[in-house]
Amino acid sequence: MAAVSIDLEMKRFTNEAFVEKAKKLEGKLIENLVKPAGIVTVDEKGKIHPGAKLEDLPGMLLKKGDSVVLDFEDHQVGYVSLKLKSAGSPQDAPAYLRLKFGEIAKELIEKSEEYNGWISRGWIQEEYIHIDVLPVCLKLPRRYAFRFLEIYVVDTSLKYQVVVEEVVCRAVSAVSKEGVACVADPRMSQLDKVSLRTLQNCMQSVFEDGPKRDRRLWLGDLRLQALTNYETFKNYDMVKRCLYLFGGLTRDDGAIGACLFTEPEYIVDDTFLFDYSLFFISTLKDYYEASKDLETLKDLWQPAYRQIELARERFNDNYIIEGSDTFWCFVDWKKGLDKQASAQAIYIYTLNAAIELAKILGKEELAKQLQEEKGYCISAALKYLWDEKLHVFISGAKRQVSYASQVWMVLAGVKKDQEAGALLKHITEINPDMGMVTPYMNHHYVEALILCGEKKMAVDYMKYYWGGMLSYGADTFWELYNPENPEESPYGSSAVNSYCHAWSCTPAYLLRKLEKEEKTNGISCN
Ligand code: RAM
Repeated sequence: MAAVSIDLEMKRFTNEAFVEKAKKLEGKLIENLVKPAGIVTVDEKGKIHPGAKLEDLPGMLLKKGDSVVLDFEDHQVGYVSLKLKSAGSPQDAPAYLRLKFGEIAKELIEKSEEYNGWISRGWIQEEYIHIDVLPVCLKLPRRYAFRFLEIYVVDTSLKYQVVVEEVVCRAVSAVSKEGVACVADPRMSQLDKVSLRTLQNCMQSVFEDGPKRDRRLWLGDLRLQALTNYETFKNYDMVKRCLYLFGGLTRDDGAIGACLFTEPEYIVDDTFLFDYSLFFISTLKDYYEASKDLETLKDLWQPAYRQIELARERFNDNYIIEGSDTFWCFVDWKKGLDKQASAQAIYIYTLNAAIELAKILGKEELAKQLQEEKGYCISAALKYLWDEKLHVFISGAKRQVSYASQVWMVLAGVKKDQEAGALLKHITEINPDMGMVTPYMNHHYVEALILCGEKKMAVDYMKYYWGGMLSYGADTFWELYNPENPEESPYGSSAVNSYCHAWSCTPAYLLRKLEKEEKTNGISCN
């Protein structure tokens, strides 16, 4: 279990002007009415099989213990209403129903009573409802993320049955796929399609991490969503809105939170992660590169630079970052992962972005100072974190060897060109126990391979990793996928895992990036 941070005393600072700008940038959601495409059955392994014909649904008389699973054929995010009536004698008792929504079919066979994870069971999309009077048009108040809906009749009475006449979902998203060109390589079209659906369904009033859970704006997720969005939906205003929210809602010392809430009011959470705070700088840099919006850059430079000042406090006199036993830095959900080397590299990575931004803003002197600091941090990484014998970066007092440390050192430019490529190949061969479990970390691995020119490895890995989720029938990509243990969950139970998780949408970005490079360099990645 990750150490949970609760800080009721935390003082916050609000930049009202920034929050006002963010509020004005809120877009209107696009709505679509979607009806189920079929009826299925789900076996004990969570596999789906064709069920009765959909046109027979209004003729089914459901009594105590009966159930029907509706399949909406693709992942939906929206508001569901059910038209129900009774059949038989007059309704002499409430209809008592259980409605269960699943992003994947397996969620329907997971028993919520047995849930024993450390995050709220409230995330399980299941409702028990009493209906006193039939017929009714039941409008469920929550927004759900799902492909499957199971209607289970807990009870009616001996004298009447329930009939489901119609079920409709008012699906919502800030963007539509219309006008988004597919990737050129048809063999990659399924990877691309599922990535796009993942991002589309996470784009609501802000970039949510997952529409099932946490339905919240997280900075680490935002960074990857924004990158993919520039290549696909091109909704620059939503990125701008999220940047102003993070920049305008901070701790009183200026620290940018790992995530924030938009309801019932805009408020920054009391979770702070070393890497996520720093990624505000990278996200701002990426946004500027994509939009050339200098005004926003000027506005948000101060909160961005403040993250460097705060991060600096964690370094010792040798320019080495010091970690702690708390949930201080994210990197990946891999259990037991030591974050020191990754954090050192992420600091250098974000210094690179800060240097570029400082130059754009004409802050030459500051850019020079940051460049110098970067040199010290790189030398320190090579002196204290590089293992000459093993030819890898190590992390923490126990000199842990992980993928994450190598990947981030490459992305930061601590090892470059051929040396970097050799390092990635070396760690892939060693395949240390400290692997990668989130699509978020796996994204960075692929990004590092591309940076080193290892395009074939990058494409093969995408096929293996994201393709692995496709082989399980994914309509959207997941929060966590460990090919060696597909059931894995960071929360003690996969019942609360999110199966449409924004940080996994990046094949749509990576594939387009590869295509662009191919056009420029004429190198094939197949
Ligand atoms: C998960 C969230 C989010 C991620 C954090 C660190 O709980 O869903 O995606 O950014 O962890």
